[in-house]
Amino acid sequence: MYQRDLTPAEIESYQQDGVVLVKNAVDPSWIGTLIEFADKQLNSPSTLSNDGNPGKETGRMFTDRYLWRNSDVIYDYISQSGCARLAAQAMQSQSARFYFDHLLVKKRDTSTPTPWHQDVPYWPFRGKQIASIWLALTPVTVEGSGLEFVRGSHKTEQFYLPEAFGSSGAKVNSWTGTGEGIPCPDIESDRSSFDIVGNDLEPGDALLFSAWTLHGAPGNSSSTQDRYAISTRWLGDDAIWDPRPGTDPSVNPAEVRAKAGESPSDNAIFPRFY
Ligand SMILES: O=C(O)CCC(=O)C(=O)O
Repeated sequence: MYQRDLTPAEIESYQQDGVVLVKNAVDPSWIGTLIEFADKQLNSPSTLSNDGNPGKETGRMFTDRYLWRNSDVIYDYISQSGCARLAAQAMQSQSARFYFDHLLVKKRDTSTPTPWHQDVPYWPFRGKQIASIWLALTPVTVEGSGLEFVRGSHKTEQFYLPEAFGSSGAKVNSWTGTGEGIPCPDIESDRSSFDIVGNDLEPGDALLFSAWTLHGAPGNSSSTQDRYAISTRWLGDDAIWDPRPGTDPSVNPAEVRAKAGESPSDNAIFPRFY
């Protein structure tokens, strides 16, 4: 099965901008498999899902997470697609451990934006070598809810306070807003003051970005094209377990064998795939 390496230019873009577009990031055979999986998940969400309009074909922002725990499809994807290698190469890390998967669907005609945010304050980790690979499963334009990034914003040491995604998110993720950080700047009202980049993607293209890079997405204004994507989250050499108050409690700290401040060398919960 096809796996690819990052080019030196792609690694440089990631290091300088905090995000890089990776064309044809994974073997095309993953796309149909993952869409089929996503459709099943939309019909039968897990307890960690956030569903803005259950069962509907429009006006629905849907997220679900940690699906690798129960799904062979997702386990195969995270272990065999080559994403671990792509993440390690971008982060310039010797290793890549898996943190979690995140299915992100915005059905057509869904006005709900993804708020501008930075990932690392949401997560019980600290470190500069932490990254996500957001894989497009459908064609994506910025108008169709493609991700946008503030170029270079990963170079900060500042944490921005986590915010829930969508109105339903505040209920299911009540821990957001209670952790470390200052409010995120109001980027949307002042877009020209920020160096914002966004890309159109074909299925199989991915955005590989640092957990420190500010990013968000508009609603899906297409009346014909649903937006399906899956993010996988990767921990590099310098990531340390840091279960601070106000971070995502979906990994039970009592089950993690690493101590706070240590590298998460726990293959059952954070498997090393590179
Ligand atoms: O897909 C989206 O709308 C948001 C994705 C995101 O923020 C992420 O993958 O970190």
